[in-house]
Amino acid sequence: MTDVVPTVCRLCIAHCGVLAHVEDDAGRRKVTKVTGDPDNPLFKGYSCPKGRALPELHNHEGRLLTSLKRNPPGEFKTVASSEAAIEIADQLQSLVEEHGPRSVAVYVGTPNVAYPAGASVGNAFLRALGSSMFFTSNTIDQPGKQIAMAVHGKWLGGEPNFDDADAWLLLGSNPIISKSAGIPGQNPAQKLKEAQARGLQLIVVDPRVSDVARKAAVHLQLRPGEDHVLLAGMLNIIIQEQLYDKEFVRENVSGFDQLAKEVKAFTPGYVAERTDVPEQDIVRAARMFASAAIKHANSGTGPSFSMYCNLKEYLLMCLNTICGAYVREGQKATRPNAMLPSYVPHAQALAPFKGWGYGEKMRVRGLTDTAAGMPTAALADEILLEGEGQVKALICIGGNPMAAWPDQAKTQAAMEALDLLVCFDVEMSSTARLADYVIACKQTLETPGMSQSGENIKYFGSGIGFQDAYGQYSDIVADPPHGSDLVEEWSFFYDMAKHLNKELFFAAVFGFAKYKEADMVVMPLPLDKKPSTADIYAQICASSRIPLEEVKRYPHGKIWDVEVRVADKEPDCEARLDCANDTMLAQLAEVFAEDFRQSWNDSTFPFRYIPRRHNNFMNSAGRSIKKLSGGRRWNPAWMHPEDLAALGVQNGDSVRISSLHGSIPAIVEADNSLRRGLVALSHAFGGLVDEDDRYLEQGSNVGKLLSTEVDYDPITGMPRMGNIPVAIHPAS
Ligand SMILES: Nc1nc2c(c(=O)[nH]1)N[C@H]1C(S)=C(S)[C@@H](COP(=O)(O)OP(=O)(O)OC[C@H]3O[C@@H](n4cnc5c(=O)[nH]c(N)nc54)[C@H](O)[C@@H]3O)O[C@H]1N2
Ligand SMILES: Nc1nc2c(c(=O)[nH]1)N[C@H]1C(S)=C(S)[C@@H](COP(=O)(O)OP(=O)(O)OC[C@H]3O[C@@H](n4cnc5c(=O)[nH]c(N)nc54)[C@H](O)[C@@H]3O)O[C@H]1N2
Ligand code: SF4
Ligand SMILES: [Mo]
Repeated sequence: MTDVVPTVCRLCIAHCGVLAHVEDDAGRRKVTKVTGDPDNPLFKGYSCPKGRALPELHNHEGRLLTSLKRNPPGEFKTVASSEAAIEIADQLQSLVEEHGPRSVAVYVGTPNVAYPAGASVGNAFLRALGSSMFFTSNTIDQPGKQIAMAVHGKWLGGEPNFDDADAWLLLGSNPIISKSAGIPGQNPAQKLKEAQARGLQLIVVDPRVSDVARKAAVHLQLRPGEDHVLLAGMLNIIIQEQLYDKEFVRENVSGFDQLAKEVKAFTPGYVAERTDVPEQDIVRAARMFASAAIKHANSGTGPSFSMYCNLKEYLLMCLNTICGAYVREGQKATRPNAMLPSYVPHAQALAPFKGWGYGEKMRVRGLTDTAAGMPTAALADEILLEGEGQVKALICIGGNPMAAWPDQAKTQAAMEALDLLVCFDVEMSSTARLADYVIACKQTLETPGMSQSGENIKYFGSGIGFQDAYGQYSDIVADPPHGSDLVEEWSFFYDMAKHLNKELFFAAVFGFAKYKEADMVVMPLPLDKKPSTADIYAQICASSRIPLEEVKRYPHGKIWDVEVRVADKEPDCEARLDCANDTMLAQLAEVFAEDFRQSWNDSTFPFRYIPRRHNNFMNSAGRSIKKLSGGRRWNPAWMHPEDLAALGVQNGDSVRISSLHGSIPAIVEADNSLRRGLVALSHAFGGLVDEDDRYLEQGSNVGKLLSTEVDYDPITGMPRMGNIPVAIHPAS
């Protein structure tokens, strides 16, 4: 008999409500099929190929069923997870005693959005050891969003609802595929279609005719990496033509005159030449955006990776701010929270705050802790650099440094130099292959789930999260495979803490405290009585607008009729949004001084590598599933057909792509959506450093083309990860 159970797909931040088809397999509830849930009021039957592959992800033969321990001389043996917890805890304790707490670091990767307790309890455990070396993938993603917010301030009334907007600007994101940047990820293609039928004008800035660019009213197909130049130009046009929101600027902004002065040099002619976008298109986009009544502009990973990530986000915020692209007093607030605390937004600025230079200092490149978290691109150096404070142990919670970190050779050297590498994973990832312990984890449908992370993402940027008060909770839907010994990450950390008799104080790392929506709650986890996952979720939701028990009454999810109006500015509020931050404007001046003509005429490295996401994989997850890869296990190098012809290669041929830093083999695929001179590849492929010859089975690791030490952001340490000059030659 098949049970059809509503649940939450947690593979990406969209958190679609889906139906799991569950069959009895000798006493085990086994998920055999996942489909969209037509009874879910928000998703209305929508799902994507990744979500529909959840049964394969849960049941495939390459899945780790038990934890593994590497024994000398290097082979892995099964270890009981309970034993592993004790052994690892003891080793961590000895490292702390011998080398100090800083010798232990944690790295949290993307799958953790699925497990609201994993990273937070991991963080509590690390703090209990006395270490603040807590890293996440955020600082190799879009850290500029938080840095820019820190130096600009934030409009507490929030941004408009996409469904009401007249104009929307997407800077280097492709939400139809990524579901995670720019347009709320709940069936974004449908959302966009409905919005355009209503008259929304979509402006897309992307060097590629991406899925959203194809639908845009104006597509600015610029040279990669020049987004800040384009934004400065648009600001200049809007200011010169007096199209900005004068009243909003007068009431809420500081530094406007200085911004106007600094962007003046970015004339339409200059910007057109530098970005290679027709002047009239730039002017048209600027006018279209500024003159729309309800509008917003936001961004994705493309611009973030091609240098000046903070400046780009900052200018984007300035664009929203001078155009008053926000919700005002008396209007209905977007993202009012359901499983997050209730709050009253005010029509006022949150003053700028300190964005970097605090907390734990890195020992390399002058980097520090930041508003976006610790600089992950410098963690490999912290492991390799000897001396006081050297990191000796790394715990990866659902992250894959070997696939995702820039400079793969350095990353591998670092992983191999560690005294202790522990990976929590569901399969033998390339990083897990180098680990001392691989802890086999449960997957989403084997743990309780809730849509709260899909709301929480709103604190990381605009244009994401549920626009309405939506909530869904799911109990455990499937049992782990027979004979397996699988853990939940939080529970493993709890067991280690208990063994070491360290009390855990658990702070759900929500933005709501930072952005003044509610007070931060820190909860102790009692060592004498182990809570269940459901208990912890109940604690996390203790102050949510819609009580968890109420959410549970609607297994298909529910949109609550919550209407929050933006309240007036508080009488004592003097905060203003700053459009003239010194650091940012100094960077803008530096950009203007660059010899851009020179940089586009590089005969040694005539092409540029740019990033792009694959519809069927979630970073490195899903590559091992035939249903998703279609049997093709490599990441193609997409290039314009005329570039292929000029190189004398054809679809399916092998080439070698080389940067100043490294080189990879790849298989080319014609794609006329790209500008000429570009090569796009998805990241998170490839195996270990010396496994290039296996590119047909594993794909190629673009991290090899990247250096962490040449071009990098001085604040977050994020290196240039896109717009990389490369040479491409047919494989010999
Ligand atoms: N060159 C280049 N580099 C990039 C990027 C790029 O576009 N180009 N993108 C950057 C970005 S935006 C990000 S976010 C990072 C991603 O960086 P990471 O998050 O470190 O990379 P992932 O590949 O997502 O790693 C996820 C790991 O978790 C495992 N996993 C999957 N499901 C589960 C689960 O349920 N539980 C557990 N415990 N583990 C699980 C997977 O097998 C995999 O090993 O990469 C960054 N690096
Ligand atoms: N299917 C799927 N969904 C995912 C992921 C996945 O791997 N697969 N990964 C998840 C993660 S971790 C993240 S962070 C998000 C990312 O979400 P997005 O940021 O939307 O990621 P992409 O789809 O790669 O879109 C980036 C776009 O930037 C463009 N681009 C490249 N360089 C530049 C540039 O210099 N300037 C401009 N303006 N554009 C540029 C690319 O052509 C591409 O269209 O997606 C998430 N969702
Ligand atoms: S869009 Fe994301 S949450 Fe929705 S089904 Fe696909 S992977 Fe799952
Ligand atoms: Mo990401």
